[in-house]
Amino acid sequence: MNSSQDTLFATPFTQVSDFQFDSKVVGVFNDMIRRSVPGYEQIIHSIGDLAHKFVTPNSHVYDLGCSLGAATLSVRRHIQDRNCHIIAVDNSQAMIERCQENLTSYVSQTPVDLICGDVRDIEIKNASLVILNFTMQFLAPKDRDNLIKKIYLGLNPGGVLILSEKLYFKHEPIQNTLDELHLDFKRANGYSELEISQKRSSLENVMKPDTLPEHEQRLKSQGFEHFNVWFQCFNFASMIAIK
Ligand code: GEK
Repeated sequence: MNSSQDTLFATPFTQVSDFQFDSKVVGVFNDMIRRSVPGYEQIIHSIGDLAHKFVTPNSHVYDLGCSLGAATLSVRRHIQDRNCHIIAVDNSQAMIERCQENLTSYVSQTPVDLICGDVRDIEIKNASLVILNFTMQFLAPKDRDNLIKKIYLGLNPGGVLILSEKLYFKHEPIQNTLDELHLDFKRANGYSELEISQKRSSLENVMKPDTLPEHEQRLKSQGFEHFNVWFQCFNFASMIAIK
């Protein structure tokens, strides 16, 4: 997947506006997410392995907040022979257009319905796997319970939700330490202090991370029987919940 280098926050702004997944972000997205989210590549790779284990024949897979389709492509490579349907959803038109190009460059027997829409409005049914890979954190906190409930109801018994999120920690020394490790990761990937602080201001109103106990509580109270973190690097984690 092609991507230019992310320099969106490299020059000083008089006022930093709220982050949006617009065409400027789409053009640098692959570079941005890999240099900003520790473990992203590993998570994408392992989502394919988890799909291989859990996706059942004739079922649906949902990739909610699919961006450029990285998780969808990883899943699709592992479920060729299962007569499944992937539904990939994003509410950014610019993302969907570029995602379509990415999907058509790989031949596959598994059809993908690419939908430009809000994950809150999508019907989930006959699902063996639902992926929320760093998407729910962009939803208003008040909408998160309902989304998880809808996913739970749309999953078949034994079906799986993979939920990746940035985490917030209530204990200040832990929050500060893991946050600093994340910032060091960004510095090591070439982001300047200006880029880091402007991006942070831009995300402040848009992305509200939950704590790990909040995620566990939400998933269990909406009915999921089994829950665990299967990957964590600093303050970024991916969780698995099984119906
Ligand atoms: C990946 N999963 O590469 N409805 C639909 N899409 C939404 C909504 C919403 N309400 N809110 C945000 N998005 C991807 C990475 S990025 C994570 C996900 C990040 C979309 C938004 O347009 C963006 O494409 C995506 O969720 C979040 O595996 O950039 O940190």
